[in-house]
Amino acid sequence: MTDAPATAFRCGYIAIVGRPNVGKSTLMNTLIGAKVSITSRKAQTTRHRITGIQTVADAQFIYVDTPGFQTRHSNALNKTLNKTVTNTLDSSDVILYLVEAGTFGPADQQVVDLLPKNVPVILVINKSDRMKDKAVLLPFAQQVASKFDFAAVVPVSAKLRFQLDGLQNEIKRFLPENDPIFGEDDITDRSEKFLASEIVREKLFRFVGDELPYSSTVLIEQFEQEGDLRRVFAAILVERDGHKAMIIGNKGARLKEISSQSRLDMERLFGGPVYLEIWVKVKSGWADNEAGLRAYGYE
Ligand SMILES: Nc1nc2c(ncn2[C@@H]2O[C@H](COP(=O)(O)OP(=O)(O)OP(=O)(O)O)[C@@H](O)[C@H]2O)c(=O)[nH]1
Ligand SMILES: [Mg+2]
Repeated sequence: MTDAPATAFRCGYIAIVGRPNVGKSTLMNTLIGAKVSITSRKAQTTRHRITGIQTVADAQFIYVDTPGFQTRHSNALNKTLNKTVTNTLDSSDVILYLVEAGTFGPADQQVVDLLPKNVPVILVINKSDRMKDKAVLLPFAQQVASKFDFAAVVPVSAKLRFQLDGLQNEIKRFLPENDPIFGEDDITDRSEKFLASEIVREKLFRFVGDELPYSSTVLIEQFEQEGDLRRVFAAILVERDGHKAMIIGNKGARLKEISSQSRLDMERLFGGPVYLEIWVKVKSGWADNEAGLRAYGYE
């Protein structure tokens, strides 16, 4: 009697792409069960390629969250963001192309136009919880499915964790047979310093008015660890004095809220106490200068 052949381990890179705000980062976080990528109600939250890793008995999923593909303004920052998307597409084993249930517009079509023909692309219809009338989901799925030769179509809800196992099974079918690339407990390839800057940036999206988060960035000037304690010194860079006043708020109240919420998130993610100081600095033109962008961590 011969033993049944053991199923080979599978491991590969899974790009998550789509127009801004379709739920790419939320989906990655729920798939891996940790919040490594920041999210918000506002479009254009993600600005970097961020890896989220999940290892199970027979596979390692290396998800790559990307910025929403920008079609509106073309400053140096947005060009950099779009290059991040196209570079990621070129180096993936599987692609998740996300749309929002019930919505397919020109910005979604532009991302379809970028999809390579030689990599399996799964159409993921997210926010399906928002579609009250389930009868419209099928015609919508058929409409989007007609735009490209998708390898599979999966409606999900990242928020309610609906159909995520089904999605993961589909992805696994397309992963190459490979040994794991990361350790089984790794959840990202990003440093704590990077994750700290992203957490502060998320709070800007949460607590500061509509336009300001787009014209600001966060720089970690010092990150030290002493035993369990992390000391983090962060600078929020803004374009104008008026922006600085808005972030600081009345008697410093808003900056205090941003700081304490950021500290709590860091303590949760790093699993230890954090001492955090945040300064707001005016640095005009930071988003439209390529050399400057590299200095601030934009690839
Ligand atoms: N109802 C519902 N809302 C969702 C779902 N997934 C994400 N959202 C919400 O959609 C908004 C955008 O989510 P993100 O994950 O930040 O979207 P994104 O595609 O990463 O956005 P960018 O990084 O800006 O391109 C947030 O308010 C999420 O809570 C879902 O399945 N259902
Ligand atoms: Mg995002």
